[in-house]
Amino acid sequence: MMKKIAAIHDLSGYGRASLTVVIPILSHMGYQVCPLPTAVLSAHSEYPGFRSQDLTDFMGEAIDHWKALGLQFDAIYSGYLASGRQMEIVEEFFREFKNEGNFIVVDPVVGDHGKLYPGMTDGMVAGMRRLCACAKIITPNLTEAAFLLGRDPRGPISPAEAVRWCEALSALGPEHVIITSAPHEHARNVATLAYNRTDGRAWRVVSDHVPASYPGTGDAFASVITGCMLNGESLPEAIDRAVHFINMGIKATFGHPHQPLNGMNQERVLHYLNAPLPYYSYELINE
Ligand code: PXL
Repeated sequence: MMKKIAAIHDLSGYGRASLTVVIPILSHMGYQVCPLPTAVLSAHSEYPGFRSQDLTDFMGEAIDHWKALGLQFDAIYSGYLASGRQMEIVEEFFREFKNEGNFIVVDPVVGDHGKLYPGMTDGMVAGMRRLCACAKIITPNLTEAAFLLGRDPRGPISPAEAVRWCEALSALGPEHVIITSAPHEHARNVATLAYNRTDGRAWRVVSDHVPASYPGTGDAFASVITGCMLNGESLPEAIDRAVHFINMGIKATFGHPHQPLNGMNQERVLHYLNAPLPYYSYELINE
């Protein structure tokens, strides 16, 4: 039986974010993606002047239909949500569709680079915090981790403190907390951290810092994590594979003329998702 993933994200017409990233990645990994769109945008919200059509009312209708069809999913994966009301709807969706055999991934998309995305509010951060409490796995970037914890999103933090943030976030409920774009002792590196509350182990994958930032890489990262976990991989293997994929995607983009808002050239690297990792680079960083 093909595994099915309910994917609760927006559809941005331009700029490679959300569903235009989630669907190709998870399809390539061999899963059936069932999108529940939260909004349709002309382009993701980092493009000035973007237009957005909120789909809150339609979400309720689509969920009623899915209930009537008796659908069940192997994973439920949420990302960008366009309003506080949508967060309540998604919380209700989790209650309705969570079962013994599936798990929830929440990518708490609220901001990056020390700031909330346009249109995000403190109330929506609180809504995202409640969704994180329902999830098995959450994948905030460092900015999102700070907002979820009520810490300063702009202040510099040490590598050790970032690990403590993972632990603090796991106290909200999730078994696995992954923080992306965390600091490393060397400024030319960045760390991806993962904390497993069930055994208390923390893991790290280190990669080169690339002096460019592509929207949608967080969506790509969380999608690969979702696929790997559904495939029964361990938490450190999953972060290793996701970091490797993002690094390949960034390198397939960075050398071309710079159009950072248009995201990374994932089309050039999707095939790596089905290749064995050339090597494992994860490290245990506590115990
Ligand atoms: O990549 C996250 C994301 C998803 N959806 C929309 C966004 C962003 C980030 O900017 O604007 C609409």
